[in-house]
Amino acid sequence: MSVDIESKFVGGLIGTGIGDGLGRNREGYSMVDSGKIVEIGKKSNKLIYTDDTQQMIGLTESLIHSKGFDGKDFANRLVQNFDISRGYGSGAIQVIRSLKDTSEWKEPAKRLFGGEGSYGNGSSMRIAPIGLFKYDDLESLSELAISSSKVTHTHRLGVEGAKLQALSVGLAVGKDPKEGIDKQNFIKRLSEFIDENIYLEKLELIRSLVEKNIDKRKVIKDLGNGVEAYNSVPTALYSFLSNSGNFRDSVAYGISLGGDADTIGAMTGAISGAYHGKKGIPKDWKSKLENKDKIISLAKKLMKTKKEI
Ligand code: R7I
Ligand code: MG
Ligand code: MG
Repeated sequence: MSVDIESKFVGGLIGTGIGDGLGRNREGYSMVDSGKIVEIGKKSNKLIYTDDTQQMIGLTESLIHSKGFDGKDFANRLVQNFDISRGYGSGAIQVIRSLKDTSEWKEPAKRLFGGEGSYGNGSSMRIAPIGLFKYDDLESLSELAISSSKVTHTHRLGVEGAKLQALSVGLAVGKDPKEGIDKQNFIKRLSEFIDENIYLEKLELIRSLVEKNIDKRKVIKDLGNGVEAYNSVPTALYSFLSNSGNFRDSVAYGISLGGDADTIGAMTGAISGAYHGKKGIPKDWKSKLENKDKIISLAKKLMKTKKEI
């Protein structure tokens, strides 16, 4: 197998930004044809990203600076990079504001939603850099995914979503798109790391749905398109697997499902970008991404950091 790993690091990060920037136009809307998403992409002059990519950038910067994951450093970067105009979740706003005033960075996230913490998809949508950084060691990848989630999302279902999304990105890095993907095996491998029933059940559903040409309504009904991690991470994985032939189809499909479209777009883009690499991402989408050069440079630095440690 000859895969260009650096191209995959770049693909995973700019894939997040493109899916997010394109999907924000459809956040909160109902499903449409994928063609409509491609059309929106053509008409947009710029793909402006949201909190999903803003936090993904912070996590990447933190991994590079700390040469690995450091919760305190990541918490500081969430505070430094906070930009309310990017459209953060209500729980995330509360946590980040509390993080600003405390050195006890593990505490604020635990206080959300009655004391179990958030199961929103906020810790899943930003996690591409962890999947890339540890793609060759899925045990460590899972541990880092869990730790990075807990800075804002401590609910077991929020944490598990982040783990599943990071694993999907990590597995995609190791696959050669010229060889195609064994979808059943990909899902089976993911299941080996997953403990929570709701995710295991959805992985089983994906396993059967992915072999058929399924109506979008059924995909939304069975897998979800909401802001909860368990109603969006499996949906992004399905969007990738059912359209794994090229980046454009997978991301357009994920966004076309509507609902939490920026985030389903970001997560589909992360997996698909990590699979196809930079070269597999349409030029027009790449050139329109806000802060494209900065994100590409971060991806390269992340790769360099991995080699050095
Ligand atoms: O997860 P989070 O950062 O939000 C991410 C979403 C993405 O769609 C972004 O694009 C952005 O739009 O926001 O922020 P949270 O507030 O932690 O979680 C998101 C939402 O999930 C919350 O505002 C709640 O509506 C819901 N939620 C919960 N509801 C009940 N009980 C999350 N956890 C719970 C819970 O435990
Ligand atoms: Mg967003
Ligand atoms: Mg969203």
